[in-house]
Amino acid sequence: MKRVLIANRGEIALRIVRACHEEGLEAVAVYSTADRSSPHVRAADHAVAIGPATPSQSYLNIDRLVEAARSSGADAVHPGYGFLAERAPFAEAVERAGLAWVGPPPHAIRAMGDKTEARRRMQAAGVPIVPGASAPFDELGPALGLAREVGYPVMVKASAGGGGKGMRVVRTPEELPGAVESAASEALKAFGDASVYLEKYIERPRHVEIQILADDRRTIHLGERECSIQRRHQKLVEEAPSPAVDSELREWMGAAAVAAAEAVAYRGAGTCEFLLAPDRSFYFLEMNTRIQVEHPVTELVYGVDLVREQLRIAAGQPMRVHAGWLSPRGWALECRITSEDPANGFLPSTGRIEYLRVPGGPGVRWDGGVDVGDEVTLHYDSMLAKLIVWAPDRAQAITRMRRALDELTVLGVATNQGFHRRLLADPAFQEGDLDIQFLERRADLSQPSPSPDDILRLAVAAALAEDHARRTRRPAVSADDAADGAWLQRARLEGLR
Ligand code: MV4
Repeated sequence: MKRVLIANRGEIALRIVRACHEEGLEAVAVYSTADRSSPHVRAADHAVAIGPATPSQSYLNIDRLVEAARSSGADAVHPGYGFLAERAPFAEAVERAGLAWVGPPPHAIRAMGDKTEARRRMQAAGVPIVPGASAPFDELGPALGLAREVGYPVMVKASAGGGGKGMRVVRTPEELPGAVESAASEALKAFGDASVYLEKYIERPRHVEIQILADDRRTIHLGERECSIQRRHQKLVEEAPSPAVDSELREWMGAAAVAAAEAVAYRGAGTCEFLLAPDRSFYFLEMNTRIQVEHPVTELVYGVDLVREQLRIAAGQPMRVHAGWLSPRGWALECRITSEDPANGFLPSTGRIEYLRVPGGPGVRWDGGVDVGDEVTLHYDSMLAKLIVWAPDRAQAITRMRRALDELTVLGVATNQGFHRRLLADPAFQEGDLDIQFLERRADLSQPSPSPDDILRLAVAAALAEDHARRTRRPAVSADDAADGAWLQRARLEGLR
């Protein structure tokens, strides 16, 4: 393997370019007309235009991407996350073209893609799943029977599932028919498949996921990430480890995730999602067969570069995980910086990045995909960058993240920076007492603080204060000071010294 085509854009494409370079590989970027001068394109060794801004005609176009790999002399394809990362037909097209696929085998993508099939396979492998059905039902009678058996509340879920679509909580038998009908029709609209099944509803769970890594010889886990801080199924803050997981629970969940991966002959990097109940029981939800947005928090506490490991595994080499580093060290936090406007119901905000000051200093990592001058459009995801910190413990990681957020300036588009500031200053968040409904209960954290009008008044006040300070500032050195020269004199006259 010498040259890797990256079938993606933005921060993850740049992240993969960096991993290629550290592995001694060349990186081929692809770009739509909207991304001609994006950071990922400038960082790569080669770049291929693949079409217009509309994803279906560029980043989602399998034939164009395979052709770009062929014409650029690439011998491997990394899909990143989103776009085609979990489409088995893309993985197969890449392999048919004689290229290495930097991802799990297509059969593993397929097996985990169908929720009820995944449930059946996990059950067979001894991985704990939520009590319920492992096949869709088509009559209400058996569904009512099963609901009574597992006990209310129950949840009706779409078999094709994903993103929380086609899901309904049912608290009494009377509610079941209506819930089935509305879940099925939503599923039909969203996935073209109306089949639904039923599970016990887990109250107040956390969303905890386990990172796994598998090469041709072994499958290991790299602990958990806590992902409960989410709004409408969009994660906003992730951390590793989870405040709710001790080393004993980590080994139980880790062993379940390894068993899940081995049950589908997994290779590469993958993530098993679990619901973790308040009583410490945990249940497999699904497996993400890709590198995830939040992978850096695991990298920081395990001292491993997951993208480099993906590249090594795809090249048929053994993974290179430091033997002594198989437990987490310290604490990592990630804030997703999105161009979403808190004053406008968190709708995506567009515009040109007029100014960007990136945080730095000890323990701070910025995985970004945009620069000053870049246009933020509605064609792509609203995530501009991820701000990630590491510190020896959770309290220090929170302090460090607050400091880093104070250093961050993004002008030109609205961002969720203020939301992150309020969340990290919140005593309940600082306690670590989280669950998936945390943000729903805490609408106050999503309320915009200082309004644009307030900001304007503050800016005027600051400008007046600065003007006053400049007028009244006096030279700090006396006229008979030994130092002289035209520049110093000039500086004194202007009150700068
Ligand atoms: C659940 C659940 C509670 N009980 N299943 C949402 C997305 C889909 N992948 C699974 N989801 C859930 N399944 C049972 N039996 C609660 C959720 C859920 C959720 C899960 C993970 C992260 C965020 C969530 C937000 C709302 C609901």
